[in-house]
Amino acid sequence: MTRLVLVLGDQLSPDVAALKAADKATDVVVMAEVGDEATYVKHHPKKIALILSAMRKFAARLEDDGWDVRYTRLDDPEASESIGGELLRRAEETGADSAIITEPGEWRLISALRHLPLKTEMLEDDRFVASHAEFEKWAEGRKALRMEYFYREMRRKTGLLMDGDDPAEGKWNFDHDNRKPAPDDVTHDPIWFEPDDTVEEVLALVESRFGNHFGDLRPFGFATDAAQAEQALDHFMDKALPKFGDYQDAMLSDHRFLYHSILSPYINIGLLDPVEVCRRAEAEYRAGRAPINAVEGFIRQIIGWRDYVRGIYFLEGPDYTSRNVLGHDRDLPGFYWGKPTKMNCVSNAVEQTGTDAYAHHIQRLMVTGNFGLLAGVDPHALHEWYLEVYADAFEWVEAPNVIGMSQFADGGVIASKPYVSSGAYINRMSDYCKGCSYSVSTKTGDKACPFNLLYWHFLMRHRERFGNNPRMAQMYRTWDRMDEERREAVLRDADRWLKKLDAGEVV
Ligand code: FAD
Ligand code: DLZ
Ligand code: SF4
Repeated sequence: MTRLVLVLGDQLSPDVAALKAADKATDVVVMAEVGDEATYVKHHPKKIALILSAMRKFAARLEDDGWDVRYTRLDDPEASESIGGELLRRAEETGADSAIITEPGEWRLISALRHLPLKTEMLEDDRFVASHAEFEKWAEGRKALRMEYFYREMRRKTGLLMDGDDPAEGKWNFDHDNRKPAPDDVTHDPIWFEPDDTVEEVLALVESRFGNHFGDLRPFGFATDAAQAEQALDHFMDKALPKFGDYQDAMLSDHRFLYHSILSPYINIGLLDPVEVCRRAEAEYRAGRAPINAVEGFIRQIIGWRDYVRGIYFLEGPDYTSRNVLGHDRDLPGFYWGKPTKMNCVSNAVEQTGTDAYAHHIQRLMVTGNFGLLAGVDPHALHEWYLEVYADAFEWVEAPNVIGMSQFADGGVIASKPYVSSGAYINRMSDYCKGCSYSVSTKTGDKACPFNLLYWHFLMRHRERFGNNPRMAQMYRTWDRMDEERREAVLRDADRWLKKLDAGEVV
């Protein structure tokens, strides 16, 4: 009996679990471009174009390799609009009575596929260092699931940056060296690729179907196959890795990519293998071409943070995205969709997000995320925004970063304290404040940086929850030492500013 093998748009690797388990001689591969996946949230046009282009090229590669591939194009008149619908249609067409599936990275799709009237076998996605069982075992009985300890296990498991039983250069974590403010000049630009015929065809399709989604489709320069992604990896190793650590937290208006890798979209959809990427970085260190702080920092992001958030997503379950322990319920302000704001940092991060479907970690965490948390924006609305606007966003990685790390809406599963800061942090790490209508050094009044006002407003709103957190004691002590008049002015001006925000004024 024929069996189907489902390959999703973020599973584009020849050794993804379902393909490894399949038989080329008898099984039929199903790949489908479907409207539902592009619109369950209205994904950025660049993200849709990346995935559809990479799917088409990967399907051609599988066919060249001898697989029978049934590929549905978005404009195919026979096509249904969902992945499940396409699996059933192909089952009828081929007479197949079962399907093997690599576990999708979103509960929504796992559930839809589990409820199909078709026998399905769901295999764990093994493109991660830790399996579900290993993560659960690590998490069992721990009071707090801190990434750092998980990361050390992953270092031991992979042998990355290990000298025998010890971490290279005697320390697990060199983050302390990785907080340099923005440099004066930046010598790295990421590598982009001219659209070929396949990509051009997809761009035209995306333009006509999803032209109304937030963000610019063109210029489009993402890598769309494994060979191009390898080129992007080589480019990063050669041009950026040595300085990756130093300027990891910096933000510059004219050099928006700094020394970041821009590899997350490729790793997440299967064009690059995460551990191989780390081995390449380690080789640069061992050859003396990149320092330990850069390479350790980079590897920690991948086998540490990336693997850890995936573990948390599956451990915490489908209700994770609706958590909201701080009870935040403010509507997502219009400036997240490009409406004007006087806050130069927010305006820069959102503008870049619209043009590139990318912003780096500190922009996501300390600008758009920080603002959302300080202003008490509904974390679910923020979660949907992040899922929609970034080319690398899939719920398994996006939700823990937004709901957990950035918004503290999970009550501290991921973060031991909320990531909040006043304007001073943004000023130290960026050049945004120089071009802002607000004054970062002003603490009250109309010119005061809203991050300064809202920072205290947030701390006071949640004093009961955070007042006894030892890692926040210093912040509360500073507040308590301020004179009464100043404290009243700060809270009054913050309320006034939030009223203007809610009234839709340009703030
Ligand atoms: P680099 O700075 O070059 O880092 C190297 C690699 O490390 C990345 O390619 C990525 O694979 C990995 N990495 C780094 N930080 C994280 C992290 N916190 N979690 C998981 N992987 C990490 N990352 C996504 O891949 N998809 C998302 O949807 C996503 N949403 C985020 C939302 C918020 C609020 C925050 C704070 C972070 C989010 N991240 C997400 C993590 C991080 O911001 C991106 O992985 C990173 O910016 C991607 O750019 P890069 O490839 O240039 O990364
Ligand atoms: C994101 C996305 C988009 C836009 N389109 C498709 C598609 O047409 N077909 C497909 O198989 N996958 C697509 N994807 C990726 C899926 O949304 C992703 O596999 C799930 O969200 C699980 O991570
Ligand atoms: Fe952002 Fe405040 Fe700086 Fe303006 S002054 S850029 S609002 S941190």
